[in-house]
Amino acid sequence: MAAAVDTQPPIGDDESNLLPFSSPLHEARLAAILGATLGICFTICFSTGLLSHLIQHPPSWFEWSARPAGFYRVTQGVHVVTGFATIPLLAAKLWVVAPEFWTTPPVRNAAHALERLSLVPLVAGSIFLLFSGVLNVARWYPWDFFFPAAHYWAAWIAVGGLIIHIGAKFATSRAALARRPSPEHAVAEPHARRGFVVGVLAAMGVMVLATIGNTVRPLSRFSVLAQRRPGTGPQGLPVNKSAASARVTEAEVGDDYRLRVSGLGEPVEFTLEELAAMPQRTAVLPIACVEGWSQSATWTGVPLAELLALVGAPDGASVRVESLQIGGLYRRSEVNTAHAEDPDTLLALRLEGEPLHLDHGYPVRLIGPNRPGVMQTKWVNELVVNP
Ligand SMILES: Nc1nc2c(c(=O)[nH]1)N[C@H]1C(S)=C(S)[C@@H](COP(=O)(O)O)O[C@H]1N2
Ligand SMILES: [Mo]
Repeated sequence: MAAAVDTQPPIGDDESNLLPFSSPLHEARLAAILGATLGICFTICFSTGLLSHLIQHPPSWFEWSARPAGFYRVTQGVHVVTGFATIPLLAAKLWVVAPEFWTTPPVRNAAHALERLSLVPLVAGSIFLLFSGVLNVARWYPWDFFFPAAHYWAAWIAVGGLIIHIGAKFATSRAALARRPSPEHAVAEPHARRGFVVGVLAAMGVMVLATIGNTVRPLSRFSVLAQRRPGTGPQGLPVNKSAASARVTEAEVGDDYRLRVSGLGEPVEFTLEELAAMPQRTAVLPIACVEGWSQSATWTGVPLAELLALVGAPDGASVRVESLQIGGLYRRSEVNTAHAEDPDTLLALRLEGEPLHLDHGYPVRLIGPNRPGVMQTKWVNELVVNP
C-alpha cells in the first residue's frame, strides 16, 4: 500500500537545487495554503475597492443607497485593513514559491508559457496596488500619476492575472491541500510548516492592529500606521483637507457668503442667517474617508430635501454640490436621488452643537449617510439641481 507522504514535492525542479533554496518550506502544500488565503484577501480587497469606485463614479445602472448609514464606513475600513494585512501574506507566498521563478526550461509548453506570463500582471500588479495604497494612506505621492485611476486599473490587471493563475494552479493546489501526512511520517516538517503559517498569521494580525484604530477608537493607540486618529483635530474630528490647503479664505466665508441654488430657472440665494433660521435637523453620521479612517460625529443643519422642496425641485431630483474651493478634484460632489431624498442628508451648519470649524467646512458642508468622505463636500456655496 502506498503510504501517504509527509514531504511535499519541492517547488522548482532539479536545477533549482543549485540555487540557494534549501529550506523545506519551499513546498507545494504551503504554497497552496498561502495562495488560498491570498485569494480570499484579494477578493475582499478587490470587491470593496470596486464598490468604492462605483460609488464615486457611478455608471447609469448603479444607484448607491443612502442606507445603512455606516455601510461604506465598514466596506472601506475592510478594504484598507485587508490591503495592509495582505502585505506579509504576499511576501510569504513569494518567498515560498521563489524557486519556481528559476525553473528550467523556463517554458515547457503553451499552457505553461501563459501561466508564467500571467504572473507578470499578477505579481507586479499586486505589489503596485499594495505599495500605492500604503503611500496613499500615508498621503505621500512621490509619483506623477493620479492615484485612484492607477490603483483602479492596476486592480483589473492583477485580477486578470489572478484568474489565469487560479485556473492554471487549481488542480495542483487542491491536490497539495488534500495530501495529508500520515501519523508515522509526521515529523518535523508539518511543525515547521505550521510554525511558518502561524508566523504569517501573526504578521497579518499586527498589520490589522496597526491600521484598524483608524476607525475603531478603542484600538487607536495600537495603530502605529494610522494617519488620522479618531478624536484628534478641531472639534475632536480629524481634517483631511484644511481650508488653507484648499485656499478657502476667511473673507469668502464672511458676510458676503451666499448659498446659491441653480438649475431651476432663476437662481435663488440664501444667507447663512436665512439657513440658520430654517428648521434644523441633527444626525449622527460618520466621515468615512477612502483612506480608511472614519469617525462618527453629531451634525446639525438644514435637510437637503427640505431646501430642495422650498425651491420647488421636483421629486427624484439629483444635485451637484459645489464649493468655494477653486481647484481640486474634491471641490464638488454628486448627490444622487436616494441621497437627496434621505432626511439625514444635511447642509450642516454645526458640528457637536457648535458652528463648523473653518477646516470642517464653515459655513456650510454637505454630510449624508453612507457616503465616502470625498463626497462630504466642505465650504458648499452652490447646489446645481438636476430635475
Ligand atoms: N471642498 C472639499 N470638500 C472636501 C474635501 C476637499 O478636498 N474639498 N475633502 C473630503 C475628504 S477626502 C474627506 S475624508 C472629508 C473629511 O472631512 P473633515 O475634514 O471635516 O473631517 O471632507 C471631504 N470634503
Ligand atoms: Mo477622504
